[in-house]
Order: sequence, then C-alpha cells, then structure tokens
Amino acid sequence: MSNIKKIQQAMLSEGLDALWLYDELDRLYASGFLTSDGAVVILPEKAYFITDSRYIEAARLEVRDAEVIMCTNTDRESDIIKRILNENGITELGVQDGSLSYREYLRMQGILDISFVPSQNITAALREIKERCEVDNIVRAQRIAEKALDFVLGFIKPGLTEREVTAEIEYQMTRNGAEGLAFETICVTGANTSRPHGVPSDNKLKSGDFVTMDFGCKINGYCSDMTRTVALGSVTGEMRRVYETVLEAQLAGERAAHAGVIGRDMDKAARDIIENAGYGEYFGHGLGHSVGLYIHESPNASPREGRPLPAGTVVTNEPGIYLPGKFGVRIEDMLHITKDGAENLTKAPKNLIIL
Ligand SMILES: [Mn+2]
Repeated sequence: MSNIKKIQQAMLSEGLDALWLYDELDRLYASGFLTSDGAVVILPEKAYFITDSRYIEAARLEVRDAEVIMCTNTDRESDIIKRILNENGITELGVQDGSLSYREYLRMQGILDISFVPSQNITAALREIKERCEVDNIVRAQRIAEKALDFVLGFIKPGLTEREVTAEIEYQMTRNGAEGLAFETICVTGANTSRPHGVPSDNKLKSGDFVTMDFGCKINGYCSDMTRTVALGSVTGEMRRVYETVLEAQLAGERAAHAGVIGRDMDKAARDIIENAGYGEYFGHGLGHSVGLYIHESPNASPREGRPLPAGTVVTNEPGIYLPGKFGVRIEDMLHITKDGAENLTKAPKNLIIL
C-alpha cells in the first residue's frame, strides 16, 4: 500500500478530512520526493504536492500518488492550499504541530481562517513500522558505514587528531555512496570518550587510550547509526572490565528485543548488567532510539518508554559506561524488531579491538 494511502486510512480513523504536511521528511515519506520546502495536502481521496520552479521538473517525474502543482510569486503555496480547501469544503485542517514554527502557524491561520487540528502523530506513528524496502535502505546505509569503519581501523594511528579521523570516516562514507551524513560524526579519544556526545577536537590519539566513533549516513533519506569503541596499543584492567560489561549489556539488550517488549523493559535488560557490575550511575542515557528518515524516532528503548516496540521498528541498542575525566565506552548496533526477536542490521565486529 502506498504511503499516501496509509496516511488516508489513518486520517479516516481519526475523522480528519484534510492534512497539511509541512515537515520536510514527512513530505518525502508521503511523496517519495525530497524538497527543502513545499507542501503536501492530503484529502480522503486525493493528494497534492506543491512545489516551486526549482523542483518542478523533477517533481513531475518522481512524485508518487499526488498531483503536482507549481506555486509562483503570484500564485503562492498558501493560495493553492486555500483553494484546495475551499473547493473541497474543508473546515478543519490537520497540521503538524511538532514541525510548524509559531510564526508559520500565525501566518497560515491568518490566510486560511479555518480550525487547525494537531496531527503530528499521524505520520510519526506510521513511520514507526518500516516496510522491507525502508529497512533495506537503512541496511545499505549501514553497509557503507561499515566499509568506512573497516578502512578507518587500518588508518587510525597515534598522533592523528580526532578531527582527522572524523574527516576520514566522512570521506570514506561519501566515496562509498552515502548521499549525506545521518548526523554529526563523533570521534573522541582519551578522557573525551567519557562524554557520550563529545565533539571532535584537535586532541591527538595516543597509545593506551580508547577511541569512540559514532557515525552514520543516509541512503534514499534513511539513516544508519553505529558506535564502536576501539583501543590503541593496550588497555588497563579497568578499561577491559568496562568494555566487557558494556558488551555484555549490549548482548542482553539484543536478547530482550522482540515485538511487544515494552521499551523500558528492553532498556532494563541491558541496564541491569551495568548496575550489577557497579557502574549504574555512569550509564546516563537511554539504551536506544528508533531510526528511520529521522535519526531519532519513536518508540525508544529507554527507562521512560511505556509503549511496546512494534514489529517492523528499527531501534538502536547502545549501552555505555562513562567515567568522568577517565574514559568511556559505547557499543551501538541497529536492531530490526520482528515477531520472534530482532534482526541485527549491524555486521561490524564488536569484540574488543586493540589496534
Ligand atoms: Mn544512536
């Protein structure tokens, strides 16, 4: 079933007669075509894709399941939306309350003069469950990231800076076919590894330190996400103990993953291992988040997630232990949740690698 059809079904069950998609990636989800701005308007039996002259030629070829309309300086996007709504007698419009800026909200309220219904959740809920072709895009992005990792493991040596390794990871992903980064690449080393989202700097890699790399790229808009921590030269007993604890927690998270598991229970399966090893206070973030067109989607595998994970969700499994001022370790895979368990989409090795 087309994504527009899925959205129309969801609108029907919510009693909504019109939905205006403002969010860039939701417009991509609905139409199969990415534009930096524009609008998608969906009615129960019909959909419209509105864009300007910059995109119109490609849009007419690539947009699926919607009529493509070009807006101009004299027939603006808002004029077209107003016309569609008037012609169809629409009095209530679903809007994306999570994406629309307050300024745009005020402007469009003034122009359309109908009631807005908060409807962010319609597409967000549909996007939680990935079709096989969506998972395939995530896998393709992940394989590219793995090629980059493979290369970088041979490239890393003491004396390089975090910035240089970051640049190499990004270059390798691009030259292997990535259409873009899924998020800002993290490569941190030494004491910087105790910051879960540390920023790459001119710190030099040196023997006896951990290097944590968290990166991903995009294929057809779909993101990948992976973290690996490797050591240079040698590790202390404590470094090895922390690494093995994180790995054990990560494997426990994977075993707990299946359709129907409550997000917080999957988190707890991993967190218990870290708490029992005495490092509970050093694992401050949730175990995982869903991944798709956005790098962070719902549902989560976190202590606050009371919802079950549905079959078809792709969720990360990324426990970590961060000892402030000393070092940190995180290991992250992506899991495709299935009825009986989870398909691990990440093939990169995760045993302790000492380069
Ligand atoms: Mn992640």
